[in-house]
Amino acid sequence: MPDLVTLTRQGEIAVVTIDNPPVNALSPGVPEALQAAIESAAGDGPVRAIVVIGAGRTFIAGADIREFIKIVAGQRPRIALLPFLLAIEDCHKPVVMAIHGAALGGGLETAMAGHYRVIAPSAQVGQPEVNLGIIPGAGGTQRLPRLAGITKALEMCSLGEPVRAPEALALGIADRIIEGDLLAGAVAFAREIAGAPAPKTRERNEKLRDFGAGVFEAARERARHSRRGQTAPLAAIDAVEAATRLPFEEGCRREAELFNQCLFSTQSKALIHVFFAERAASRIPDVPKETPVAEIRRAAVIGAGTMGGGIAMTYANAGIPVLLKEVSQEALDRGLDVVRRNYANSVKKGKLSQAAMEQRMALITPQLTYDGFAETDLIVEAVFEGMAVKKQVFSEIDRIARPGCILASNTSYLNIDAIASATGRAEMVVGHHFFSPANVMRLLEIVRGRATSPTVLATSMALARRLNKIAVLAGNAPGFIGNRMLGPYRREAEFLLEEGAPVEQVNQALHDFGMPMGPLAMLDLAGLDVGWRVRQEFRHLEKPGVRRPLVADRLCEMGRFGQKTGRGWSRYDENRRPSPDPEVAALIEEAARQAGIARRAISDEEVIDRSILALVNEGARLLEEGIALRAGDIDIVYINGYGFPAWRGGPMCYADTVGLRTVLDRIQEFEERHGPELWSPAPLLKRLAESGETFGSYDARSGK
Ligand code: ZOZ
Ligand code: NAD
Repeated sequence: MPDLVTLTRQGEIAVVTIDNPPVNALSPGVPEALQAAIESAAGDGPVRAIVVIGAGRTFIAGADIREFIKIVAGQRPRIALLPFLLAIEDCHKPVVMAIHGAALGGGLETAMAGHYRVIAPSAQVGQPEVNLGIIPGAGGTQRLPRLAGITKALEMCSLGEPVRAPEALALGIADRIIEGDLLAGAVAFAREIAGAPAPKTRERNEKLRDFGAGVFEAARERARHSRRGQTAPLAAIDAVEAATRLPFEEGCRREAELFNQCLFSTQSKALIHVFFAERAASRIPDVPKETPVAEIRRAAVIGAGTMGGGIAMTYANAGIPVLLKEVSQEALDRGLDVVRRNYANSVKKGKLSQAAMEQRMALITPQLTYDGFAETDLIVEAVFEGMAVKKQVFSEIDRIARPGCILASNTSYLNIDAIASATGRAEMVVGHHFFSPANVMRLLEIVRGRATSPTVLATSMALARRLNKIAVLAGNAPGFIGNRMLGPYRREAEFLLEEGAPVEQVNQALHDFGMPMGPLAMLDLAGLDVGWRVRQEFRHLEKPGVRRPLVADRLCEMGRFGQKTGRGWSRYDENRRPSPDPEVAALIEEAARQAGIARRAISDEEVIDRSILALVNEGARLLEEGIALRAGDIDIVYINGYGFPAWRGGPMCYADTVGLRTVLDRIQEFEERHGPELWSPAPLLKRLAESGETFGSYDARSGK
């Protein structure tokens, strides 16, 4: 194994290189070796200054996150990074930290313990710990305000967003941007400052008094709003505030207390699970890393409706030229208009420059023909949701597309194999199920057909990354992962209404649980007609005699399609603000009366359990059927496609947190009350609960 840290010399400058691939995390051994190398350089007479640099793609990405899992599980004692950093800062020769890639978390804390920081123009620095449910734990909340000021430190530590090199320079986090060769520039910088006094960050107190009244309360307000339900952002603010009241050492002690509280919290466990689940999702066990990946230089989208327009934007945003085909000029104009308006809104909000908007618009070629389709590497179909029209489109593109062109469908529910049967190349057909709005939502379900080739799957995964999406592989079953689970979730929401819970209570309880909106508000936003059409398509699969929701179809028959018609489960004003609709309440009551459903007061706890455990039970079935490869994949789908709170880890992780035995007991109560057709526990859930295991430890491939 190569050394984690090496020490070399360039004349009077010592160069310490950290080499712990892939991201130079501060795994056990790294801080020790770093300190030893710096001490050795400090003791080396002719050395006048020391440069610390990362080998490979990045400086230091932070603490080794896997270590946190072991510490919390009691398998490893807590190692404190702070003493190592104090030793670096106390080195009597100046230490220059040379940053490329990223200096994040413990990486930025290490960089701030140096006396100077030089940075590559594309590098970024940040304290993203709140994304893992923790706060900086090695003095970051005490050193960052001393360099960047209180306001910016509050923002960076509580929201977790990194800043790029130019801003880091302007803020005083970095001392110089080095264009070209970073090591050469850092060594030259070290020669310049060698001999001058080495400033210690922890002694620079001048920026600590410079903050406006109410800055902490404002930061708390913003964190409560943008990170609703999360505890770490508030702890990070407390820690930064401590920097203004306490000397450095005491501030660090306060930070350590808060860090520990966060590290041992359920939220941190959930968010760390999400970090690794996101990365695991791109791995497909029988599609090895070496599988060839096709290059996607040009793409085409068919259908410029709600989804097609957003998908075309997604390609243009990634710099990939895309043809956008429609059936009529009117539909094409309408679709393009929406695209233009979306970009214009981003320009108005300052998120995009006018020039970038023009560039992106120029990458989208609107057309009514298949001209140019023969030169594309991938075609995505996003026409109406109906098997006949999908097959028609696929047989047309099969005739035109070049061999090797990937044919993707954005269908929400339909069978990919049936769609592929309209072509003579089923191996090239795959589902690319984007979520609405496609240019915003990060999830992409990659649906694997019976014949889909490994290259098509590997290319889809790589492409998703380029499109800035998180891809999850799903098997080919109606609704794939996300929409299939949505079925029971929606069903329970509507049953709860029939049994006596008002629309507003159901929405509010799930909002308070952490969902961005309640289920009925979500249905109103998506359009009630969408589900209505799907139900008509799948009516033949409904089991006779099994209870099904009574009111949704009636609302649609009345033309109440949700927000777009101003009426759905709620009533909406011209600003799309909802209010209760007595007409709907009466309709629900009447439907319940006719069906003989007894109405009662329902607790918020029941609303949450029935809704969320319906997701969990269906998720367990998907896992057992192999439609989802891992419980973590299901969590990633629900977090990124439906806004499930990441700090609860996704539905399957949430169930593990509650305890599968408790989950099973509750589901069995529901089974007794509502019948086995609706609530029989998934066999996998039962097995895991009875053997004291978790979804997280279940291996779908071996079934163990
Ligand atoms: O990977 C991207 C990233 O953002 N990483 C996480 C950065 C982060 O959150 N850092 C803060 C860590 S917490 C911390 O540092 C607390 C603190 O204050 C210290 C307190 C001290 C307490 C001491 C107690 C021990 C990054 C931007 C860096 C790179 O993105 P890419 O897209 O290029 O690459 P990825 O994300 O696919 O990652 C490549 C592989 O590296 C693994 N990895 C990344 N960061 C890691 C890490 N593994 C452990 N620890 C980290 N910090 C990642 O899982 C992936 O692995 P594979 O196996 O999937 O390839
Ligand atoms: P939409 O009705 O908004 O758009 C469909 C567009 O396809 C229309 O503009 C129509 O003119 C066009 N079209 C129909 N036949 C065509 C053809 N032969 N050639 C070119 N264009 C044609 O529908 P949508 O909501 O964008 O849905 C499209 C697909 O995406 C469906 O399969 C749907 O299930 C799926 N989907 C929808 C959502 C959503 O929330 N709307 C989310 C995920 C997936």
